[in-house]
This record gives sequence, C-alpha cells and structure tokens, in this order.
Amino acid sequence: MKQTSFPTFYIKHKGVNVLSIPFDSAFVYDEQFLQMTARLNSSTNYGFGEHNHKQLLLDMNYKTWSIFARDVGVVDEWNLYGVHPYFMSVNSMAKSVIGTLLLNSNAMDVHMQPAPYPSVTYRVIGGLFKFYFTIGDTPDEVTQHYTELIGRPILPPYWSLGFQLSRWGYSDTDHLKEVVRRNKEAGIPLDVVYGDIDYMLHKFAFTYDKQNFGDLPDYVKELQANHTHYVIILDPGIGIEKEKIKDINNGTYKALEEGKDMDVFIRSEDGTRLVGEVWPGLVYYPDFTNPITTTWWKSQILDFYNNTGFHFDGLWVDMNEPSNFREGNKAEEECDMESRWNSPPYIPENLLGNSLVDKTICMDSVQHWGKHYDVHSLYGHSMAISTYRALQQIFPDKRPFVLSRSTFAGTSKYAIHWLGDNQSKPGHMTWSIVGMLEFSLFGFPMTGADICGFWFNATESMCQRWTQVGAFYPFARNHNGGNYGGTTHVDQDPANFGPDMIASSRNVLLTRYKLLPYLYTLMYRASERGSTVARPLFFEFMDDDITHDIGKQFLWGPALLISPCLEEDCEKVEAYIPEGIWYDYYGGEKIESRRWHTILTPENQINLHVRGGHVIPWQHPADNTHNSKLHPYGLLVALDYKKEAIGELYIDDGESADPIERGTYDLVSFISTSGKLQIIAEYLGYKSAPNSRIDTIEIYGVERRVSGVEIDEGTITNFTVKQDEILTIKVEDSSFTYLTNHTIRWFSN
Ligand code: MIG
Repeated sequence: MKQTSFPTFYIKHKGVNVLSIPFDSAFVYDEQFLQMTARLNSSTNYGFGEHNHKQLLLDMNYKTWSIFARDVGVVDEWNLYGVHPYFMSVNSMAKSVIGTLLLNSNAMDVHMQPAPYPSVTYRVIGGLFKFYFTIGDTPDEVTQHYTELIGRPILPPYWSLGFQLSRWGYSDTDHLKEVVRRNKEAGIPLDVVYGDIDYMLHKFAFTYDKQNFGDLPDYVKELQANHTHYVIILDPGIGIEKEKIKDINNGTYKALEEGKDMDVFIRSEDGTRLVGEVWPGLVYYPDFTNPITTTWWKSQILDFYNNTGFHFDGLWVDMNEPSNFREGNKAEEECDMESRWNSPPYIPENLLGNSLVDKTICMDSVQHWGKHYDVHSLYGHSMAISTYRALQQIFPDKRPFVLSRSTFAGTSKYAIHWLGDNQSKPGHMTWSIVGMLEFSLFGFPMTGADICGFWFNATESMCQRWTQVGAFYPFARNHNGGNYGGTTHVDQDPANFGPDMIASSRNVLLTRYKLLPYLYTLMYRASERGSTVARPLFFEFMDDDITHDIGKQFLWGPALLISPCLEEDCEKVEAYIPEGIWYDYYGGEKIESRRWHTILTPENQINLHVRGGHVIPWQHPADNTHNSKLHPYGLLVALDYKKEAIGELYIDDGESADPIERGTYDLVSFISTSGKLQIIAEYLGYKSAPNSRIDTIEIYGVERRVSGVEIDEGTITNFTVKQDEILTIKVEDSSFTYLTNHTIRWFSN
C-alpha cells in the first residue's frame, strides 16, 4: 500500500503550530539507536549544552552537536562537562516560545538544519524518547516553567555573590596568605578564596599536605574571622596506590577502607572494582547513584571537617564527568572493546575522541542506577546531590555551597556551575557570555567563567577588561591554571598587576558590591519562581529581531544592561540599546533607544545602562559582603515614558537554610507614579537586618524643575537636581528605614 502522508504530532500555542514531529521514514526506535526529527516553526533557537558555542543563536546551518559529559578544556564546539538536552525556540511573529527537553542521559547528537524547513534531528544511543515541552509567551516565562519541571535553583549564600580568588598552584599557605594580603591591601573587595588540589597529600581526597599547608586550618580560621570564606576542591577518584597510602595516617586511608567495606565503588561487568587514573594515581570511583555512597561520602566529609580542623565553608567538586586519564587507546586497552556498550553500533558524530570511553571509565561498568553507558552523564549530578546532602549534615541550618563542573538538567537545585577550563584569550571572554546565558536558559542562574582565563597567562590589559565583565558574572571568580602541561602560570589576582588594573578592578568590583541587593533579589526570584538573573536581550525584547543574536551584551534582570569591552585594547564598544528609555548608570544621561551606538569605553570603564520603568536597590559597598550589609541602602529610580517605575528588594541573613519556606526574609516593593515614590514593606520576617536604613534616593528622568521634596509629608531640603533630569535626595533621618511604608514626593511650583 502506498503511504501518502505520515502521521504527525503537533504542538500548538495560541492556535499556531510551534513544533511538529512528522513520524516519517527517518524515525528509528532501536535499543542503541533512536532517531527522530522535529520540525520547528522558527529558526530562532537557543541552548543545547554543554558546549562552547561561539554565538548565542544556535547555528542552524547543518550543524551537529554531540552531547555527552566530558573532561576537556573549553576550546572548540565539542561536547563538554555537562548535559542539557534542552533548547528554546522563539517565534517573535506568533509571540510564542517553546522549551523542549529530551529527558535522556545517553550520548546523543542534535543536528540542526534550515531546509526544507527548520528542524532538529535527535540521534540518541539509548534510553527513551521522553520529551517535555514548556510553552509560554516569553522566554522568561518558559524558563520559569522549565525550572518548575527540573527543579528550581538554590538560593546561593550571600557571601558567594562576593568576589572570589582561586588558583591551581598555590604552593603553600604563605603563597595564599600573600595573595589575600596584597588584594586586601589594594582595596579589592574579597569574599571567598579556594583550595585547589594543591592542599592535598599526594592529591588524595580528605587529606592535606602538612608540610606545605600544615598551618592552613589555622589560617582558614583567621580568614573566617575576617569574613572571608574558604572553599576546597574534592575530586571523586579515591586513590588506591599503597606506596602513597603509606604516608597517609600511618597507612590507613579511611576513605578507601570504609568505601570498600560499604561497597561504594563502581565495579566492572566481571564484578571487580573498576580502576582508573586521575590526580592521586590509580583510583576507584564512588558510585554516587547508590544511596550508601552518600552515607559514606557524608561521613568522609564530616570526619575531614571535624578531625582535621579544616573548616571549609563550601565544596567544589571537579573531575566528575567522571574523568579518567587513561585516554583514548589507553582506556581502550582497559575496557572490553568487543562489548556493545563500549563500542556501540553508532557513536555520536562530533564526540570528542570519537569513542565513548575516551578519557572516562568503561561503559559496561555497573552502577546502582544502571549501566555506566546509560548513566555516565549523571555522574556529576549524582555527586552534586551527595555533596549537597553532606553539607546539609555538617551545617544543618545553612545553605550548602556546592560548585560542580559536571551538571545535568536539574543539578541547579543542588549546585552552582562554573564554565570550566577556558583560556586567557580575548575570544574566551566573549564566549563566556554565551556560556553564562545558556546556563541561565538551563535554569542555572549562578554561573560564570574563570575570570582572566584558566590556561595560559593573561595580559594585564585583557585581565582588566575581563575583570570588568566578570564583575557581572553572577558567579565572579578569578581562577587560574596550575603549572602543568608545559605552561607556567603566574598569579593573576588583580593586585599582582599594575596600578591601573588595580584601580579599575577595585572600581568595578565595588560597583558589583553596590548592586548586590539587586543581584540577590534576582537570585531570590530565580529560586522562588525560576526567572533568570543574567538575561540575554531577547528575553526582554523578543519582538525586536535585532536582539535575537546579541551575545556580547547582557542584562541583569529586566533593568540593567551590560555592554562590556571584549577585546584587549578596544577604545569603543558597539552596543545596541533596545526599546524604552535608557539612562547611563553612572551619570543618568539618556541614551537614544532602538539603535546601535559606538560608545567610547576607556580602559577603566564598563558600560552600564539602566532601563526606565525600574527601581534598582543598592547598598553602600564595603570590602566584603558582611561589611556591606552593615551599610545603608540606596534606590535608583529610573522613570519610563509614563514617569513610572517599579522594583523590589529581598533581604535575608544570607546563609540560613530555606529562608523562603521559613519566612525569615524581608521583601520591600517600590512603586513610582506621578511625582511620587512609595516604599512598601510587603513582608517583614527577617527581624534582625544589620541595617535597614535608606539614605539615598536617586531619580533619573524627572524632567522638571524640582523645587521641593517631601518625605511622608515632612519637607526636606537635602536634595539636588542636575539639569532638571536627575534628582538626588539624601535622607538624613536615620530612622528612615524600609521597615515602614513611606511616600516621597517631588514637585515644582
Ligand atoms: O585536570 O584541580 O576545571 O578548575 O583547577 C585538571 C585542578 C583538574 C580542572 C578544573 C580546574 C582545576 C583543575 N582541575
């Protein structure tokens, strides 16, 4: 019988087909090969990860991306650390947005093509075609639905919004002390420092090198007394080499012994424990998908915390793809390459190394959740969950801080993510914006790249520019590579450069600290409602096609536009100013909208614009978040065409667990209409804010000769008006706080 048309599955939104799946001849559903094509009603698509996409808009030109967790430097568009089989399709004409998740952890290809119609073809080597669609009118709404599905992101501790310094290759405690000293002395605000694998003895987890880092536990206490937090790295591989274990705790390596007793390590198909090789040398891999492993992991972490006096504030989990140095051929010697799991009939087209077992463990090994073949890309996800649970046990009342390299859809409920081993080259600075925005799309608001780059040495002028961009990564950490692979890395903390770099870094970081109340309020909304923090322009201006491919500028929430210089020696930036009224953040001057501008951008400047219609809460900044929180707040009210603006401020103690559920927070809203601003205490549950005063109110776009200002009906005199545009009110009354409602009026006679 001749078949004339294939059955087709349609998804409609507002009467328009947004996605259709024609079950035509390309459809295959086999145990190790599943293939299907979905027709899209738009060529404007975003997402699929983790890759180093070099542009925000997905390239539809017969491009294939492979997806499979992998340890590799961020260089090309190959598969990276995490797995996010999710993309967003935007149809600005139909005003509809659809997010599509293929909930499947097997290795896969996604192939995009423009003709005969825009489409995506999935080729997956196992599991099911289990799709979830989230539909809405705007990209942010779709992200809210998506995070409802996969889990809403954690609210990070307030201190983790501060600036962070890290490197692989601090040779001893003195080295770290010197880095902290010189940055503090230079006035660089600082909240967190890190211990990379250097602190360990023979790179064994839960040990420390007492020769070089013997005084580190004491120094960590000193740091914490000065409100600086300390985070350590933990790798999953548990060392097994006897020669090295001899030096550890008189020859007993507890993590290994207890792990064997509790049977937490991944076994090969033949039942023996699988051996790989990572920093400690030969290792076993804990199977974090087994609940017993979480018990074991928790007890190792707890023991390390209690018995060594190593009082870290958070954990950084790395190498959890999982990584194995037995690359390529070497790995193939270890794994049974006759097995259809190690050598499946189809290998994703652009998979780095062209083999599933390249730089990882054998696919036929066995885990609690299934064959490694099926759960490989969930290793980081499961490790993040175990680590999160361990921290909950150590600090029962605090929010866990877990930073994970490998992630899966939904990991953001447990961990935040950095973008991995980039390079100290300007291109990487540009791509980091795409990476950050893609993770926003994946429901990970707290992300950022290694500021100034990981591999190779950064030049001063580039590091200066990168620090400016990095000051607007939600997760702002300067991290640098170790002396490895033939490259000697010099310290790249701001204070190790010259005076211009130091001055501009201090400046831009203080701007960040000033804006932290706004950033934190956005984080609250991300955690509570699933909206995004760092936002692509198209999220707010979907109707304006020009914004669809802008990946060199981004927004914080709806209101702050960041247009950085992304080259070493740029003098000007090409920046698009979208619809609406926009003001220069620093001076309040208006800038014409819906057009490109060439903005002169001296080396100490990053371009920031505030969108009319919004109120941005801020706080007088200090050298760390603890001290900033002691200071009074300010409000930047940017009026729109109608002379109106709205905004909000969320505050809590910054570290207690579940503040939203427990109601231990303050939420204040701001509404400005017809010559007045109302401050409304919507909810007051925090009770012990170190400061709740508002001492400055700036209003951009008043457009009239203000002759008088009244607060709660009392006349005040301490205000200035600049060019009939910018009204600045200094509130001297120290009892003026957000804890009660207020009305501020300005008028001309
Ligand atoms: O094989 O711990 O991405 O941030 O400094 C390298 C050393 C292992 C990779 C991480 C990087 C970290 C480094 N690690």
